[in-house]
Amino acid sequence: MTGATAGPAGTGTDRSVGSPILHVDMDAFFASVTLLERPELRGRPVIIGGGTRGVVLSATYEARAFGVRSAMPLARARRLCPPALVLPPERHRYHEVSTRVMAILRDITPLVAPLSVDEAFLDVSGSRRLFGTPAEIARLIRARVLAEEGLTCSVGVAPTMFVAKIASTRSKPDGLLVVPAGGVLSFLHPLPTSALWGVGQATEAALDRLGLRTIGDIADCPLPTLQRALGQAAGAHLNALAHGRDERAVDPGSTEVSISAEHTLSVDSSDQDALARELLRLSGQVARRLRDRGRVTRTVSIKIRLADFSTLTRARTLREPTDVSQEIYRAALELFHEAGFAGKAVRLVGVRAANLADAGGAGHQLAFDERPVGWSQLDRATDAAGRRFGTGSVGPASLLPRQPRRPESI
Ligand code: DCP
Ligand code: MG
Repeated sequence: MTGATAGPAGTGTDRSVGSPILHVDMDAFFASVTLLERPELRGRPVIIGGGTRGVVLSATYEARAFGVRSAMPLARARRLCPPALVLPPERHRYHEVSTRVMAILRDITPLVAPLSVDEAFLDVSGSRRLFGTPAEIARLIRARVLAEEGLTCSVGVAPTMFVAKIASTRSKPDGLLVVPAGGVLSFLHPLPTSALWGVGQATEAALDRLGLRTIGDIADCPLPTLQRALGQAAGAHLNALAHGRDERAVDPGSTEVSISAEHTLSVDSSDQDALARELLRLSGQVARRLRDRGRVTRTVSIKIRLADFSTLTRARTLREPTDVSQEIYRAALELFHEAGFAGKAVRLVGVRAANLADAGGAGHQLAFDERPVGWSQLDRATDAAGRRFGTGSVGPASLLPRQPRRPESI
């Protein structure tokens, strides 16, 4: 789907003029970058995955034709697509390409907000004189990414961020879709409810029970009915989106690449329980900073420096993005155990959250209904108490100083 609704350049019929927000997303990013150096594999189903959790990180469109999707367990993907070749991720290459693609985007405007390694929003309102209409800019970006990196991306052009994000998704792969200002509702309303941000399986089912199948159905549903079914905030949020309302602006400042916390122990320690408690504390700090910024992480890593100063990092991609302390801690602890430090004296531990996305926006499909809501609410309550009583006043019980052990009775 290329240039679907944009008129020819320079004719005055370009309907993208009132749609200054672009969402650019690389197609099958990890897989496409890996295939650059394996051209003989082009056209074949290829899956990038691995690690101990064994999930699909990225799959070529040939593999997706078999039903393979990202975040799916690799075992299931292999069953669905026996001819697929599974290759390990090459993260340093992805980051290099990502940095160059983001630089192409920043040539157009400083108003670039990367959402993750392979996608970004741009506000091109101020770029018209230099580069043309939003549709022309989208074509320029796609041409430059192809010429300079040999990769395709898809671009959504719309008046708001969440509509631009949906548009890029609908145009994939190798597509461009312009939603003109006057065409937002006719674009949105026929789409299934699951196309809206935040609508995962449980919300979709709740909407379905109300007889709401499309975004247009949500727009027509009385707000109180929606709020009774989904809660005040979620109901109001979905109602606004279904009417095409999204007040957020592209904010280049909101896009830290990672958030981390580390601590040098006062004395080197090989006590596994003490080290786990330190990981728990650092995971809590990282999660709190994510929540403060309205961000979620998809990749958790740990850093361990031993007494001899040798340093090691281990990373893990999560199935679902998160800002929940316990989920970050669980990943950090698994990485720690897998790294096999038992008995070694550790000098420093660190926890990092990378591959960040926008929690409350048109970022990744963060289904508020598919997560362990209990933990998330607990975290938020802890944040609120921390603000009132000072950080550190509330936290997991295992961070409390341990009771001195009673001598064993003989
Ligand atoms: N990724 C990851 N962990 C996940 C999902 C994705 O590390 N659970 C990585 C691999 C992807 C990259 O992030 O290549 C971008 O994610 P996308 O959701 O944009 O997926 P793709 O770029 O692979 O495919 P698409 O063409 O749908 O954008
Ligand atoms: Mg992508």
